[in-house]
Amino acid sequence: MDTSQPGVSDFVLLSEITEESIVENIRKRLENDVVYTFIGNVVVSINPYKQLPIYSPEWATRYKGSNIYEHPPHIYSIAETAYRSLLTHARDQCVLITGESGAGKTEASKIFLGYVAGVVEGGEGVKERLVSANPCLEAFGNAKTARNDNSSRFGKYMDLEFDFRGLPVGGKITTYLLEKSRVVHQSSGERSFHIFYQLLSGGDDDLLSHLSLTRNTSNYAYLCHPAEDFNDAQTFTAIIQAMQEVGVKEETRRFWMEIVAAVLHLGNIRFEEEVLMTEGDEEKVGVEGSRVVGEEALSHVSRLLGITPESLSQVLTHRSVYDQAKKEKITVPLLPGQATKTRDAFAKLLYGRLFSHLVTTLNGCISPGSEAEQRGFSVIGVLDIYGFEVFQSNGFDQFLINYCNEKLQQLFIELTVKSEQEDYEKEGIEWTTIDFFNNETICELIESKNRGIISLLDEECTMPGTPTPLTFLQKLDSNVIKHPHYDSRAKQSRNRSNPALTGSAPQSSQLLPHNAFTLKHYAGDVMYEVDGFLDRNVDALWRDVVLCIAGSEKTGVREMFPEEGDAGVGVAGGKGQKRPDTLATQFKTSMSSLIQNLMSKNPHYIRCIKPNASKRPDVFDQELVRHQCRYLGLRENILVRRAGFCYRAPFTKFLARYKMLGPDRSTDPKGTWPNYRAGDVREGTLKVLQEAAVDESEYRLGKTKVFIRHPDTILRIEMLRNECKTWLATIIRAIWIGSR
Ligand code: AD9
Ligand code: MG
Repeated sequence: MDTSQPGVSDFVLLSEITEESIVENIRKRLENDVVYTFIGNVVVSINPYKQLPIYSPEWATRYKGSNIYEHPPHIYSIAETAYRSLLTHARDQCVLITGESGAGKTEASKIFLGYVAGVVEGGEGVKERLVSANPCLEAFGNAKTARNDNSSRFGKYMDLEFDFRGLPVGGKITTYLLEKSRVVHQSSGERSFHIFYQLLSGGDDDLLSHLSLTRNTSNYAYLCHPAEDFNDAQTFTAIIQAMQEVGVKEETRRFWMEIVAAVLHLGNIRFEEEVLMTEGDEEKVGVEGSRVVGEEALSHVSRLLGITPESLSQVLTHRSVYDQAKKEKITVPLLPGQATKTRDAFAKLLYGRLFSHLVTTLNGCISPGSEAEQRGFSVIGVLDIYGFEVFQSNGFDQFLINYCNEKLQQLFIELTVKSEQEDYEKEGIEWTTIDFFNNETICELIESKNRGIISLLDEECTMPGTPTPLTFLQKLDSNVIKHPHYDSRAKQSRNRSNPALTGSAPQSSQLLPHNAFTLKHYAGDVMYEVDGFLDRNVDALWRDVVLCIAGSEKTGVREMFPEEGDAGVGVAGGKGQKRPDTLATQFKTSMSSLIQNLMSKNPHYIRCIKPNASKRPDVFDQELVRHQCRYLGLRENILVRRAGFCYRAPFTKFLARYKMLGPDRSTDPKGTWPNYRAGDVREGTLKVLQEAAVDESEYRLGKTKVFIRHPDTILRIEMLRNECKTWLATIIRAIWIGSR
């Protein structure tokens, strides 16, 4: 273990484990530009908000082939361990990177990937493509928010795939729910997705003229605030280069820019009221509707999307509905407000489909060849998802993002604290239980099929009549008001009139607004405004719009809308079609399969912490850090780790690897000792440990597993095994030479 660094490099070495000592250790280290600290095999990372010289090829080389504790804690320690584990045990690995928005997850994922690309041998070309896929994704899926200038607005899980020799052969990216609402609106001080600004600043004159774009961001209604200088022009050049490196064709790149431009122009289409004369039952009657103002924008969008301005204008200002009485489809004109909503829904859908197209294209470029596919491969999955966030105003997107963080926290607790303690109990190992906050109850409140918030939201979305955000809130109140992690205006009034009911409800000192509810998340209380929950959940876009665009004369556009005549996901207004899953339900399903996927792999953890809320280097906000340490459960993690055992394995597995160290190895050249079937594996394990002179205090034998306390012990056993292997190899070689 490295002792040259300030503070302790593994929290378990702190003489006293308190919140103060944990925070103080982080502070001391950050002051000296040391950003990583272990808790056993977990790496805790604090964002330095400045470039440190610890990511050079020389640094990476130090970690190559090393043991996890040989060098100072680093993301490289985790990367090397995960890769070695993959090679040694041929088991899939995964790296879970968690922490709140701006804590450094995305950077950590890139540092991890950088290590694999720089240090793992072979797979030239493949590694470069994997690395270059990232900036492409970030350009279209990241944006400046109040919390992070480069905030991921989508969840990303990337499998790095290796063949049986450990050579990188490819990768696969899975993304989770992009925050599309950002395309049409951004809060003050925030930006839309980077690519909009990058294209306007960095696109060359020919490209911009082809797209009918001007450089000034304030010409575009969808870019709500003036752009700051973010090196957008240079980044655009870098992104194009990255796309070339991944292998994205010139025509695809151009197509993507056309869609980006179409979205921008779409935002400039406005509507004004118009009285339309339509055939009534007996005579023509005037019906209120709307018409497009901004013909220019309309014609740019139609040209870029390969549809006619007339059809576009028609679908933006009208909607077809099925008239139950007449038993036929009729066309209803939309008022300007409704037409604007349709336009925005269209822009979001278009951008969402563009992002999916981008991910599919990138996956096509990085997927392993069919040969590798057939032979199979092992993977290291890296999860970098949007962090827990709380803004001044939080809506549906924050609700899902924070739900996702709850799930990951639950997984962490499940795998590191809960299951570890349960294992000791099950195996009959002496153990003093450590209390921890289990957030399962919050996950249940959100996702339970039986009256969970998502199921109540879905129910409300499909209610006949006209459900509104407020009827949804009432539904929550009548179903989950008693839940200790739920609060609302109704609950506050109830509690005030009957203080005995207060229980453990979140104690908001201020009255909540009428349109909001609060969830007491593991990482803090968040107030969600319900406006938009219903619309966003159904994400409806009138079928006419989709049909119109699916009929585009451009192949690329048609590929993005494969519905053709059928109603696809999120398309409303059809008759007799199966209702597609709502967004929240789709998200819940994808979270559940993500968790299952992660649980099937050998996990490694990077826990990210941000030092201050102002994104500045050398500023340490003690309270902010303390809060994160608390909700990340670092103290409990350290306590379990310290009191516990770093290594555990079933006796059979232990013996399969170390039986050669047993006492009778010289008399049993076939290595069949001990006799597993005779049920003496516990005794065999004990013999191996005794033969290796492992101190009794260093291990415990449970009912089916062996537990070893310190990493140094298992390291020593491993070294003995290596020596033994060399010794055996020498003998075999001698016998072989002698027999010639
Ligand atoms: V979010 O949930 O996507 O909003 P992340 O991903 O946790 O968030 P990110 O990795 O984007 O945060 O880090 C935020 C910023 O902190 C980066 O843009 C860098 O400016 C800065 N950062 C993070 N990690 C490091 C680091 N290891 N070294 C230097 C860093 N700067
Ligand atoms: Mg991120």
